[in-house]
Amino acid sequence: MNSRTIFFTALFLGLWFSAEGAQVLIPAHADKRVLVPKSDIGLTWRAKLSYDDSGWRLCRGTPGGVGYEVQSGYEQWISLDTRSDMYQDGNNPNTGCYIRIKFTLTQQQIDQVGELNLVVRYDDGFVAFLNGERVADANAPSNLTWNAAATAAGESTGPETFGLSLYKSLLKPGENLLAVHALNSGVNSSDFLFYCELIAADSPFADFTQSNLPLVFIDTGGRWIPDEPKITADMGIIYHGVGRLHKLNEPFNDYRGKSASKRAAPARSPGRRNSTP
Ligand SMILES: [Ca+2]
Ligand SMILES: [Ca+2]
Repeated sequence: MNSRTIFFTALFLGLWFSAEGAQVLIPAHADKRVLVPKSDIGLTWRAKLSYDDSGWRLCRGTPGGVGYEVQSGYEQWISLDTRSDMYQDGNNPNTGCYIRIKFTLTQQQIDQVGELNLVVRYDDGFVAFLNGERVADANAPSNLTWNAAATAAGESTGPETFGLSLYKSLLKPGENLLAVHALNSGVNSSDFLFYCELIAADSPFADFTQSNLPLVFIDTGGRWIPDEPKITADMGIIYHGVGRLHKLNEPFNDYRGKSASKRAAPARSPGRRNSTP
């Protein structure tokens, strides 16, 4: 087989992410509708904006988090207490908690989104869906049933950033939906937490709009790329063929998924330490 060299333009998202030039699309105190399911209610709740969640509990105000704390640690982040539905001393407790957050955007706001980041404090896992598409997860089982548990337990020691820049084309003018299936490690776990913000930052490529070379986007979710160990990042590619023009604002047509750089135990930043439930 002949080997050949391929030239491309690599654009690293997330590395420039900071609070400067950022707009908060979902603040931590945004209204949330919350349900700890007692049976399988299907998947429409996380796919459809129009799903009727008026019977779910309302989480409103600051600090804005959903969870419970039997011992100590998360009290300062919790606005809606789910202990009676999730801890072993409660009513038919479950390790899963459904959260729906509706938010409204203008076309002008969407046009200003360069990078998109979900900033989360969680215990012990979650899967997030933006307008129906799965965009981020942590400690999630491959079979995400209504009563699934997180695959690992760990104490949340700070907010962690999940890069969603490759999914920003899912944003639309008008109402949008961030749906979250939050997971605890077990009903005997002494705590549970889901607390998040969705934050957009200006594009770091202000003077760059197009190239004759293929465009390869790598989103590190706010993490620096160290020499070792390798980190998992999201990757998207725009490629129309040799010598064709590739524009920054086009959807990914060649590839979207995880980049090959992956180590055995993916790390999120800043730190998170493992502990007993
Ligand atoms: Ca605790
Ligand atoms: Ca827990």
